[in-house]
Amino acid sequence: MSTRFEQAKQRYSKLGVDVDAALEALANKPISIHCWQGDDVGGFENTDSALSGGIQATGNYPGKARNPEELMADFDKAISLIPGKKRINLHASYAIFDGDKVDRDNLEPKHFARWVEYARSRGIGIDFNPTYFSHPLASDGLTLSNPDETIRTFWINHGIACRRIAAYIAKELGCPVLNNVWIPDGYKDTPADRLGPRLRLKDSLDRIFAEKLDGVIDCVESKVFGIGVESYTVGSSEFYLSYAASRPGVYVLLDNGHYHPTEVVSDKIPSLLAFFDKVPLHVTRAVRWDSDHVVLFEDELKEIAKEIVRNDAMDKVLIGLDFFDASINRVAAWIIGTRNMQKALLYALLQPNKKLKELQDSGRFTELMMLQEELKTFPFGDIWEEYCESQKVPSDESWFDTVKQYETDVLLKRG
Ligand code: RNT
Ligand code: ZN
Repeated sequence: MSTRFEQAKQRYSKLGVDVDAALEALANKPISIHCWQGDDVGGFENTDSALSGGIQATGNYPGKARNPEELMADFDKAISLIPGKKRINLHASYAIFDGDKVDRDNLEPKHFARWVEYARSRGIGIDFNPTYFSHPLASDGLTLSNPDETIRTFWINHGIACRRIAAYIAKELGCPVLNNVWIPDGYKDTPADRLGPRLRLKDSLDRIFAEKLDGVIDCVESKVFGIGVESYTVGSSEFYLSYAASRPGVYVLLDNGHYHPTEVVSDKIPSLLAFFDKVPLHVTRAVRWDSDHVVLFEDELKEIAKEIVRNDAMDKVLIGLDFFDASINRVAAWIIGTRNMQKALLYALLQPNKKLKELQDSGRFTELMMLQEELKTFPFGDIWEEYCESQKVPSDESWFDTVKQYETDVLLKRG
């Protein structure tokens, strides 16, 4: 243990912060890392359908993963440089067919058997997402709210198939799987009917969630708008909040790119914790819109982490990441974003949260402001470095050398 760590620990201890307990809590908190940063949300279906649904991965940095083997190898490289517990977040479009390709309404557990093996051998959990975009039957941007009953049924069947896959994964790995429903449905221009699509979506969800399945944590993800669907989003925040509040066992997932620019997810987390025993997240970074930039260690991320930590919600808030930047090294993007999420959690764990609450409750707001500001320049980095070393991953920028080498040896050799 370094002297710097010991000195930093003493400073935090003076304020009543138990640094060892903080490090242990951090080491036990899994972060679900999204597979789709590795290939610009491409998936393995090898269709001509480009990424659709109002989301976009921009950039053409070389070396993106083209198949399961490459994606798994890249993910391995990333997680070897990230401390703590990891999970992998899969989309249905990452099914591995080995010859017997089926459409999304007929997906089966066997198409994810190789992912289960992958996760099992690395001791990590899996989360899951049905894929309601980048598909010919989503070309008009309408899936679970589609007025065409044939198309809507196709997507309902996809939802049902995915929940069964999630249940299979949960059983195989002995660990619950978060199954997250996000749909792109909406309209470019002022609609003539705003209720009809929502009633169809409500009915579709009821049909998808009808089956009782062990090990599956169901959630729904709202959004404000997407490119091409600027005027109306069927799955709005109010819609899904009401849906989940009236359907036991269904939760709302908060993606911090999916709200108006002055709304903050840090404030929504405690609102939901007053009513729900789980709050799943997609942590991202929105630059002017839902742009899914790599997560940085910035103020709102720290506020999100504080709401998780100081409300004793480490087990209730399920942290998943959601960004896809195709303009930089994709392995590095994973590492930067995930390490930042963990840094934010550590930062929050090192706050004298009890003391700060007491200052608020006793109306000592000058002292509260003073202490919150002083804490910003506490030797947080020394604790982070110690944590990384104890986790046997590089504690500083030297991890990038490993990624550079991997880029030369592997990524740049891809066509
Ligand atoms: C889109 C949603 C959704 C997707 C992923 C790929 O705006 O955030 O979560 O990013 O499912
Ligand atoms: Zn999301």
